[in-house]
Amino acid sequence: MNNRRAFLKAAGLAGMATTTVRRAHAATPGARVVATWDFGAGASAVAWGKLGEGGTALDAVEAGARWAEADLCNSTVGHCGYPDRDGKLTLDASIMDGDLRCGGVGALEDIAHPVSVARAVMEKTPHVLLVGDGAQEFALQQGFVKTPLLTPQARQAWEDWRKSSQEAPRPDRPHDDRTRDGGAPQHDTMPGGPSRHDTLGILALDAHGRLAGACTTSGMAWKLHGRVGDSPIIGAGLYVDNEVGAATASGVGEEMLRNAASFLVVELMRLGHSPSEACRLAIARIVRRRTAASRNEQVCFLALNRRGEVGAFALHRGFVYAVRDAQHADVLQPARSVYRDVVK
Ligand code: SD4
Repeated sequence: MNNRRAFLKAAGLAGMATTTVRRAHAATPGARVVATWDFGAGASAVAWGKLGEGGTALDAVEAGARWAEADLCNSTVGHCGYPDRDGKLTLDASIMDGDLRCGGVGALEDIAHPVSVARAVMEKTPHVLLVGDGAQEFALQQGFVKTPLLTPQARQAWEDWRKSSQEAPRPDRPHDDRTRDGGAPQHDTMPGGPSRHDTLGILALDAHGRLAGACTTSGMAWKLHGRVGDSPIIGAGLYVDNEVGAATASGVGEEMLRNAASFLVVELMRLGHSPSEACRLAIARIVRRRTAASRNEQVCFLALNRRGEVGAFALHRGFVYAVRDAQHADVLQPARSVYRDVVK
């Protein structure tokens, strides 16, 4: 069984991989939503519903991201996310539309929907990014409610980590990402492997040809307190331009920050590359400039252009993304990767 079929089967989605949505919504011809990881299927279904109600691409990505932030099965986004070294859960999120309107929040604590605070930053302030206490104060002024978000399970995971480890911050749950014989990282246990849940990046094209995107995460588990990743940084974890297309990222945020990576993917599309080729070229640059790091870190890109074409590429095998449109529901696609795919 090939990897894709195996994955879809494991996820209980094999029969649905090419499901035709017979009652395509009349309000959404030409529209499409894509989102990172297997839980991107849930987020994109919610976003698709929003488009069906007549919502804009911006409304759709916000709704999809909110769904992921509320999902209690996910230890890397919103409520239930794993905390930093000090046991504090700090959230990063951004939102952007194709007219370059954008907003983000970094290191936000105790607010359940950072993506909506990011949208408020975009719509209610002259700024693009608010962080830490200032972001929280702003959220409270806007009517968001302070909510403890660290679950007992996440707290326990942190306690366990503290007892046993001084390991470096990582973009996911603690784990041993080496094979038993100490060899190369195993794709299924390394950050971003198929069994893990990471940042939600969601991109939408609505029936009017407008693009939007959102990105939301609790970031690296056990990160230094105050660390902000790529997800709230416009151009790193997310970039959207109606003239070209949109891109988002998941994986080790420091690599996206170093490379202005989502902006890079969009600019590669501007030069005429397809979304998948743009993602591949951006990954190739990371391999070339950061060869040693690239062997042990996951970086994943997902892109959607203004014609609705979709592409993705990752450093390591295991990245999947969801596609939702008038023809397809619950389609999970595996991205190609440099390690263990293009290069065996
Ligand atoms: C971060 N990019 O904060 C996020 C984490 C992530 O897969 O996407 N993990 O670095």
